[in-house]
Amino acid sequence: MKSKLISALIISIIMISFSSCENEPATDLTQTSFIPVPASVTATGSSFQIEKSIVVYYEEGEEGLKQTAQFLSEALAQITGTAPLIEVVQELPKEGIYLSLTEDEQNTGNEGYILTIGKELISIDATGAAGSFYGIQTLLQTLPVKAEGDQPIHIATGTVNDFPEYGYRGAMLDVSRHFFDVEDVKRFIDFLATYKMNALHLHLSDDQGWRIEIKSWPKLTEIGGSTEVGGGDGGYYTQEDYTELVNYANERHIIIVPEIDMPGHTNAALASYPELNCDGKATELYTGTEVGFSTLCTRNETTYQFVEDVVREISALTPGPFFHIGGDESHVTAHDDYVYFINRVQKIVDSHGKRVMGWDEIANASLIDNAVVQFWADIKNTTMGVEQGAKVIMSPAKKAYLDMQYDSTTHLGLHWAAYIEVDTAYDWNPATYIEGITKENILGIESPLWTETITNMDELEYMVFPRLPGFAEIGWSSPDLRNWEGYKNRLAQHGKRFEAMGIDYYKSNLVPW
Ligand code: TNX
Repeated sequence: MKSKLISALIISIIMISFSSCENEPATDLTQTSFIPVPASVTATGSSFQIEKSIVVYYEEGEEGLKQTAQFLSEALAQITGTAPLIEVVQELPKEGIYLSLTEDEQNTGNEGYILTIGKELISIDATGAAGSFYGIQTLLQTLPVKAEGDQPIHIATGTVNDFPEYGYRGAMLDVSRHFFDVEDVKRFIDFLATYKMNALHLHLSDDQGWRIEIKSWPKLTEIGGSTEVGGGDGGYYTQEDYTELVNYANERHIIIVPEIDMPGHTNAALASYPELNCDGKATELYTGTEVGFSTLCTRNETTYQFVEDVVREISALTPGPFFHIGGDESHVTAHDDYVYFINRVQKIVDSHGKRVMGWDEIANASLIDNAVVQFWADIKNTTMGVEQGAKVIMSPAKKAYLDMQYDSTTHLGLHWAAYIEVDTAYDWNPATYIEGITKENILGIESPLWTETITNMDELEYMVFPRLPGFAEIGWSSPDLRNWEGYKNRLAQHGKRFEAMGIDYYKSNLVPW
C-alpha cells in the first residue's frame, strides 16, 4: 500500500515536471515578465506558434513602419535563425505579424500601442511609429532569447494595451571623463531601446575632455580631446560620427540630447584656446577627478562668439528638440557672472531653435519660456525653476545616479550621494519625490552615468545593469502598477536576456536570479 502511494507520488512528480517543461506551449500572457510593466495585459488562453516562414506585414501608405518592420525581422532572425520577409498589405492579413497605425483614440500620445496576439495573427496597432517600435519590444519579451534547435516557439495569446507615463525617458552617458567610441555608444543605445527609453543625453565636454568636433574651433578636439581621466588617449566624435549616432538612435526612436557643460567644467576648452580665459593664458590639460575649478570668462565677448559657434554647429547636427548647457558646479564663477552668462546662453540656444536644458543650478538665472531644469541635487533650485514655469527632468543623485556604488563593497563607482542598491534605485516616484513638484511639472526621468571611475564597456555594463530597466519602468509605467516585490521577480527573468546580450551585470542578492 505504502509503496503504491510512493510510486503514485513519483509518477505525479514526473508528470508535473513534464507539463511544466519548456516545450509546453505558453498560454498565459499575464505570466510574462514584461519590463517596463505594461498598462494592461489580458490573456486569452491559447498560443501562437512562430513558423520559420512567418511574414511581417505593414500597412500600405505607412512608410514610417517599414523601418520598424525591418527591425522586427532582424530581431526575429537573431532568435530563430531566419529573417522573416517583409510585405506591404492593404488589408488585415489572416496570419503572420501585422504592423499598422491608428488614431490616438485613448489620447495616449504617439507612443501608445495595442499588441494583440491571436492564434494565427499578431498585430501591433500603434498611434505612431514609436509606439509600433515599443509594441515590438514588448513582443520580443514574450519570446525566448534564442530558439532551441528546431523546437517551435510558442507565444501565449492575449492583448497588451500600453502607453507611457512620461514622454521623456532618458539616460546620460559621460563620454568626457572617459571616452566611449561610436560602437560603444551604439551598444548603449541598444540597451535603452530594449526598455522603451527615448532620450540619450551625451555629456560631450568637461574639464577632462572635449568630445565633439567643432569645425570653427578645431583645437577643441585636437588639444581638448587628447586625453581623459587617468591620462589615457581620450578621443572625440567627428561630426560624421555624431551624425551616425544621431541616425542610429533615431532608427530606435531615441533622441540625442547634446550637452556642452558651461561656464564651469570647461578646462578642456580653456586648455585649447587661451582667449577663453580671463587672463588670456591657456590652462594645462587635466586628467584628475576634481570638480568646480574652471570657468569660461563670462564678461568677454569672445566667449559668446565661442558659445554661438558651438551651439550653432551642434544644433545643426541634432534633430532632437533639446540642447543642454550644463551649468552645474560653477564654483569659481561669481554669482552675478553666472547669472549673466546663463541668461545670455539660453537666448543663443533659443535662437538656434533648441529648447534649453540645464542642471538645476540654471534656475538661479531668469529662465526663458520653455526651459527645462534637470534636478540632480538641489530642491531649492528646482523649485525656483518650476516657479519660473520651467519643466523638470528628475535625476535625483540619491536614486538615479548610475555611477553610485551598489554598496560599500562595489569596486567601481562613487558614493558621495548614496549607495544605490537595485531596490533603492527602483523604489521611488518622480511625481512625489519633491514636495510641490508634481507630474504636470515633470517631463520625465533620466539616469546619468558619470564616468570618473568607469573606463570601458564591461565596467559600464556592471553599473548600468540591472538598474537601468528599473529606471525605464519608472519612466514608462504607472506608479499604481509598480512595486518592488513584483518587479524583482520580473527582473530575475531578465538575467538570461542580459547574458544573451553579453552584458556583465551586477548579480544583486536582492533579486531571485
Ligand atoms: C556631480 S551631477 C557632477 C558631475 C560628477 C558627478 C559624479 C552634476 C551635475 N555634476 O560633474 O561627474 O557628480 O557623481
